[in-house]
Amino acid sequence: MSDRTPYAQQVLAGQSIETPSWAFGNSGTRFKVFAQQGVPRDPYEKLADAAQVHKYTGAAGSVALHIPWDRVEDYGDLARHAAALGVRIGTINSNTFQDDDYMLGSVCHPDAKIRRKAADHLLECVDIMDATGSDTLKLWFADGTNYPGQDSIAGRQDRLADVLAEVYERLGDDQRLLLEYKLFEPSFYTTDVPDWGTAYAHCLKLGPKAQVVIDTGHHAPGVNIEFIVAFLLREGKLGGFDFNSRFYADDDLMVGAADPFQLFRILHELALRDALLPASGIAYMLDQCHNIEPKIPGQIRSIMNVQEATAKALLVDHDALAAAQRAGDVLGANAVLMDAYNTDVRPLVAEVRTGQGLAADPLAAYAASGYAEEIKAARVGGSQAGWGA
Ligand code: AOS
Ligand code: ZN
Ligand code: ZN
Repeated sequence: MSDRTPYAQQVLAGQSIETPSWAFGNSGTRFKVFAQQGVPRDPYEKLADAAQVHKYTGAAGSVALHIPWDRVEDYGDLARHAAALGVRIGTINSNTFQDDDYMLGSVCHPDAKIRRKAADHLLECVDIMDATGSDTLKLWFADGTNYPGQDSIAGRQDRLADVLAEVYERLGDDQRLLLEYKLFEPSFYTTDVPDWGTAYAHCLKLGPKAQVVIDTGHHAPGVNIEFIVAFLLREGKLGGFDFNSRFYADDDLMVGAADPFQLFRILHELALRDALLPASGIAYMLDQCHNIEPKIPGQIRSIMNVQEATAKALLVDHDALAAAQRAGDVLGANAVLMDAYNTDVRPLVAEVRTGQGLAADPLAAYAASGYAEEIKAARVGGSQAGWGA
């Protein structure tokens, strides 16, 4: 047992990772959505499934909503439903990409009427934050162009800045917005918020209540994400993560599945700055789609993957690392990191769970609970996560 084990266990016990409501509905690619039995039929049932993830991991107490996919009559009632299930509403995610009106963009659209419609939707999302008690608005824009000359690149930035400023003004004192960037898709020539630099520049101009969110699947191959993490963290502009894995582009596979070492390197930067607990203000979220695997176990596995990578990051001996770095001991410094990464932390994390009165193996406990069979029998005609929902 490393002498950092008790500290690692203490931090892990307080860690919180938000699940996305859309992970529980059917999802797929543009080629096919494979329907699974027992998927939720409405936002209330999505919360019930999310609560299962929390029940067995103890680390997923908040759930992100996506509007309008999770539109309900009474958001206060939805928040009370969440509380009764032992979870709470986390970030509110806007959607300015699924209407026909948005073919040429939303907040960057050349037509002021469409920009107005998009801005009104974002303002409605802030109303929903008020009603649910959510403190974070997460903005991802599908805006961009497909062909050179299609629209003014700079003009679109002006339009984006105008809408962001309007939404920023509407935020309450305890609310914030997170701006997400993505290299490409659905636009293939320019994307209006393609990278962290663009998001950072807009957030800087907006003020302290605007921060950048890093979706781990939204970069070009080879981009050093932990550098972005370290930079934004240092500037106080890292608002959160959308965790997932990618082999190619925005694959939205389970976090830690494609590159657990990258996840460790990211979490190491956060551990160095004591930024792993909710008090850091960084929203740790999953943004994933379980197209071919069962959804609740997919989310549980994802939480476990984040916990294991976090445990390894927490085992890094910071004093030894700093000493090696000061001494210019390149191999020694690298060895400090690799020693932690190569530790089998599964027993350490299992102990955290049993210490919280949970089963050591959340996947086995969930499987034994019979919940999957129950929802298969009870729910017929579950809904799609997004498009068409
Ligand atoms: C889209 O690629 C982004 O990852 C967003 O976070 C999006 O809102 C989410 O994936 C749900 O569609
Ligand atoms: Zn995302
Ligand atoms: Zn994405």
